[in-house]
Order: sequence, then structure tokens, then C-alpha cells
Amino acid sequence: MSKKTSTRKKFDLPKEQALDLLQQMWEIRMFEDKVYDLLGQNVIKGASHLYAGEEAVAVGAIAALQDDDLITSTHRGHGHCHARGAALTKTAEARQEHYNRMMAELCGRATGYCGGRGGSMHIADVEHGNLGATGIVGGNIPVAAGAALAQQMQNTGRVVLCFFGDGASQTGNFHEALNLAGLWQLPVVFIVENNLYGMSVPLKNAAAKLDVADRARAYGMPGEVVDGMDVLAVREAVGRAIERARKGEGPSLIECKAYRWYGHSRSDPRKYRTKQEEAEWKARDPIPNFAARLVEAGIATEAEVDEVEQKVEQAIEEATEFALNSPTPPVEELERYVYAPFKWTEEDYARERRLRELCREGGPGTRKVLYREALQEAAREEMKRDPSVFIMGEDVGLYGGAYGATKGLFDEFGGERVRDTPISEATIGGAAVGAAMAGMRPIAEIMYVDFTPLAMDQIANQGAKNRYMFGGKTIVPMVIRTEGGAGRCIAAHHSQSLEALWTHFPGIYVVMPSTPFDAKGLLKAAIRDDNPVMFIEHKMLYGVEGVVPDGDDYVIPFGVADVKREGTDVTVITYSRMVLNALDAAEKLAEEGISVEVIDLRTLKPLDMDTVAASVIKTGRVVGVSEGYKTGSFISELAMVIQEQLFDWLDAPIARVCAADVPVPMSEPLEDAAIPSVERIAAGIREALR
Ligand SMILES: Cc1ncc(C[n+]2csc(CCOP(=O)(O)OP(=O)(O)O)c2C)c(N)n1
Repeated sequence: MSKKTSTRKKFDLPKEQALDLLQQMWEIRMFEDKVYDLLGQNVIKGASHLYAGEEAVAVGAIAALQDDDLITSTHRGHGHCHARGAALTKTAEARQEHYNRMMAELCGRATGYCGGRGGSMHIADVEHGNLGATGIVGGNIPVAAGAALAQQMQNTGRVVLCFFGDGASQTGNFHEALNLAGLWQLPVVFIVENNLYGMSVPLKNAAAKLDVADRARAYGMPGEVVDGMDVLAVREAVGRAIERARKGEGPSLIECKAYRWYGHSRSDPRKYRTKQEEAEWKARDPIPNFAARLVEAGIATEAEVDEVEQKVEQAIEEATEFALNSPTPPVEELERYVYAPFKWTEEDYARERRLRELCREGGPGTRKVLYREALQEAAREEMKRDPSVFIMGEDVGLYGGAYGATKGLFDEFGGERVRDTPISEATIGGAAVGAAMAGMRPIAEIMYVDFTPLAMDQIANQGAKNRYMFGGKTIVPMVIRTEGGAGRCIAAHHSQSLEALWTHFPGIYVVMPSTPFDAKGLLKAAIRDDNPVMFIEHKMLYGVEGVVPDGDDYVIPFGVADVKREGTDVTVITYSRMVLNALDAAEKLAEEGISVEVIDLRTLKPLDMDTVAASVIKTGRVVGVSEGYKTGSFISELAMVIQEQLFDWLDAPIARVCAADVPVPMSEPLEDAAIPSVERIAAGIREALR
């Protein structure tokens, strides 16, 4: 069973610090009361989940941190953001500025912490070690595990505090991430803010066991319940857990029992709580109770504690004034921060062009490798070059990955840098996000693209969006390596081409190499890129041989398509394994006197429209080929872009050859019929030429 801590210990902190804890709690309370009013006046738009009542948890827990420790936060995150920043401010001016920037963010102003892109639910203050709040309940838990992994691997001695609610404790993210943290003994302290309810559903109707802390043992860590209305009790319990984590003794779970004063959000009528229950908890208000204890213990006078309250009242007025006088972000900057800047130079582009030509010719200065070996080489070279690069995923270690793409790397780099994970896709994705935000360059393997939807929240909602939502204050340099496609009769859960799902999200690049040369150069570029990259290989290509430069270190800058075959009558645009089928179709049609140009996009995002345009202008006819389901396929999107940008040059409607809109079937003839064959592609080309 979890341990229960008794409260009402003697004070062990100096007066100045005690008064600061009181001040921080008042700052959060008054901030929240003000936000409530501003929401009512429609000055603050959107949803805000207020932290009033729970101040002792954030303030007590964060008071136990060192200056360079990190936190991850929740939709109810104003308290965490405030306490982390406040604990680091050394002057009254800096404290006021912190308060100002928080209020400005909630008001959607350019001066806010995230430049108005995150608002209440996604407030982050990365410079102060707050890796951000999330609108996805439980979404921050795997991210915290990843940030802690980064601390462990970099040996920083820093600890990560991860806040979340009792409701979040029922999510898969909670279980997966705690399992991983326990397994790897990560320096993270999980803080459950148990305010008795999710939105309206009480914990007793959401979980069989009412103390979340009891679950800690299952994940190999100690659990403890503390009075979340007592700032010192929280500080003490979290302090002990932090000390353990810092000494390398692994994670802990601290459950703080607390209560929120307001409803879940402003529109909540709170029907699920009785007035009596509210009154009982309010009688335990952490702020006046702490103030009274300070006076009782002779640490401060009544006048001194009153002065704190007045000071804060003034500060909140100033913060509100600052926010409301601040400009809103310029709409011209709507797209700013979606992607971290490109780092490729003219020299990189020129060099890639030169090596591509060299490898097309083959011969001296080149050698032959399999697609799988090209991927191994890329990872090996990057891991040697940069100690922050590491691999994690299911069976990537000794086994070498389901398709052998990491073979040999475990022997060379060991289990620290080539990490087998539990079967926990969401946490593989989320840990990659957290590790990337905390200074590492993870390559996370998801065994099949069919499994990436299990990690979609972590990759798409956290990884792809964090840079933008947090006002460009962070980068998320992670690669998700996965593979897809049909061809092995393994049916609909292991054969799909789901790239269209991933191209849909802003903030993540999508790369799909078709040759060993492309696989190697693109993977190296993906690892060096500062953006999240979905790197999708094809299971039928791993054993295909191709030419790479001899021992030459090269990258393929993103957004450069490759004309794999030149032609003049029609342009076929495709990627991944379909490049091979398209080339076969082109060869066949050449016998009929039809000259087909085949463009391999290589990167779907960013998209090389220059190469596409040059070809379309030349041929006037386009066929898009994709192994993805026809409805909503990436090629369908591309057809629309061509129509928007190049309509005047088209001599015929754009044709598309895609997978059938059926779950990929197992039986071989059915599987063959489901995806574009050489014959179907050739038929599509003839169609476009009519
Ligand atoms: C994945 C997900 N499911 C549902 C919601 C809607 N929602 C927002 S907050 C919330 C309750 C969360 O409860 P808890 O984790 O205890 O945090 P609290 O709000 O009590 O601080 C719900 C259901 C959401 N934002 N994300």
C-alpha cells in the first residue's frame, strides 16, 4: 500500500522563503480569480481550466526543484507555469514580467509566453524549464518520461516533475509511461493532482482503486499520498522523491489530494458536487491556512502576511493592464514557428546532385548496398558523429528490428543507445518527443506504420505541434522510423500505406525513400533536421540493392524530388515502392513509343513543386501513383495542388492510380489486386494520353 504522509510538520524553511511560498500561492489564486472575471467579460476567449484551490500542489512541488530541473504540465496548468517561473525569478521586476507574460498569453497577445499560439491550455515557458501544458489529458506523461530519459542519458543530474490529474491516471499514457520510467529508473517524479473528479465523473466511478499512488508498486516505484492542501507537506514529500531521482534511484509517484474551487471550466454548473462538500474543502483553503500557520509559528506577523496579499493584488492589476495593452500577434506571422528553419546549404544541394549523378552511373567511387544496409549505415554514421543520437523501439536491439534496419547497431553502441522498449507505441512516440525537447536526437522505431495511430497523439498532437504552440521556443528533432506497404500477404494490420495521415498534420515532415541512395541520405538528413520527421520505409524494399557513394558522407536535403526517368509525353509522380512499378510501366510503354517521365517525390513534406512544375510544363499530362487508399490519398492532394498552380499547362485531366478502398486483404491475388500493379499504372498512363 502507498504510504500516507502526516501533515503539520514544523517549519524548516527561512522566513523569506516561507513568505515567498505564500506569495506564489496568492499570485496563482488572484491570477485565476482574475481570469475567471475576464472569461466572463469575454476578454479572454477560449477555455481556461482554473487551478484555484490546488495552489499548494504546484507551489510545494516546484519549491523542491533546483533551478535547472524541468516540469511538464496539463490543461489546468497556470499554477505549474506560474510556480516554475516564479521560483526562478530573482527580482520583483522579473516576477512581474513573468506574471505579465502569462496573462498576455491567456489573452492571446504577442507578448505572451507562446506569442499567443498556445493560450491557457498549452502554455509553456521553456526558458524556465516548463516543457509545456497539453490539451490532451495524459498527453504530457510520456513526454516527461522522455525528458527524464534525456537527463539520464546526458547525465545532467536534473529531475523532471510531471503533473497530471486523477482523470489522466486512467489513460493508457499513464500506464505505459510509468512502466517505462520504472523499467529504466528514470529521474522523474509523477505528481497526481487528485481533485476527486475528472471533468464531472468522480474518481470512484472511474477507477476500482481510489488511491492512484497504490499503482506505483506495479511499476517498480514508491507511491505516496499527501495532503495537497498543505504546501509544506507537498514540498517535503516531493523533495524526498526528487532526491531519490537525483541519486539515480528512479521515479516516484506522489498523489496530492486537493480540490478545485471553480468548476472544470467556466461553464460547468458543478451539479456533481454538493455545497457541503465544497464548503468542507474551502474550510481547508491552503492559502489562509498557511498564512495562519506562519503567524502562529511566529515566522511572520499578521501585517506581513496581509502585505503579501496586497502586493499581489497590485501585481495582478499590472499584469492585466500589460496584457490588454499588448498587441495581438500579426496575422502575417500565422505560419511562423510551424517548422524549425531549414539548415541545408547550397553546397549540400550541389553535393547531393553530384553524388546522385555519380550513383546513377555506378562504377568508381560507388558501391552496392541493400536498402536495409543503407539505413544501418545512416544510423551508424550519425550515431558516431553525434552522441545525442540514439535509437529506441520494439526489438531494435539484439534482434536488429523486425526488418533488420538496426542490425549490428546494438553490438556496436550497446543497449544504452540502442534501446529495446516495451510494446508501448504511444510512449515510444512521447518519449521521443520529450527526449528531443530536452536535447537528444532520438530515432524511434514503430515496427509497422499500421501501428503509428497508437502513437498518433504523442507524435501529431505533441511532437508536431509543440514548437508552434510554444511560440517557437522549442525544437523537436526526432525521427519516427517505420515501414509500410503491401506485398507479404500479411493483411490489413501490417500492409497499409498510411502516409496521408501523416502529411495531414502541420509541423511534421514525411519522407519515403525508394532506393538505398535515397534511404541513406534522407535518413541522415532526418536525424540532423530540427523538425519531427515521419520516415516511412517499404517492407518490400529492404532487400533491394542499389548504389551509394563510396564512404562519402552525404545528406539529401528535404524537398528535392528526383526525376528517376526522363520523358516527354506524360509525367508520373510517385514515391516509395511505387517508383519501381512506375519505372517498369514506363519501360513497357517505351516499347509502344510513349515517353514517360517518372518523378520520385522522396519527401512528401516538404514537397518539391519546382520539379513537379518543370515536368508538368514539359509534358502537360500527369498520372499520380500511390499505394495509399484512393480516398484521401496523398496523390489526391497533390492533384489538387497541381490543379491550383499549373492548370494552364494541363492538356488532360490528372489521372490517379491508387490502392483500392478496401482493407488490404491477405490472399495473394486479392492483395495484388488491391495495390497498383505495373499493368494498372500503364493503363492509367494510357488513359492520361487519350
Ligand atoms: C484525451 C482527452 N480526453 C478528454 C478530454 C476532455 N477533458 C479535458 S479535462 C478532462 C478532465 C481531466 O481530469 P483530470 O485529469 O483529473 O484533471 P483535472 O481537470 O481534474 O485537473 C477531460 C475529460 C481531453 N482534453 N483529452
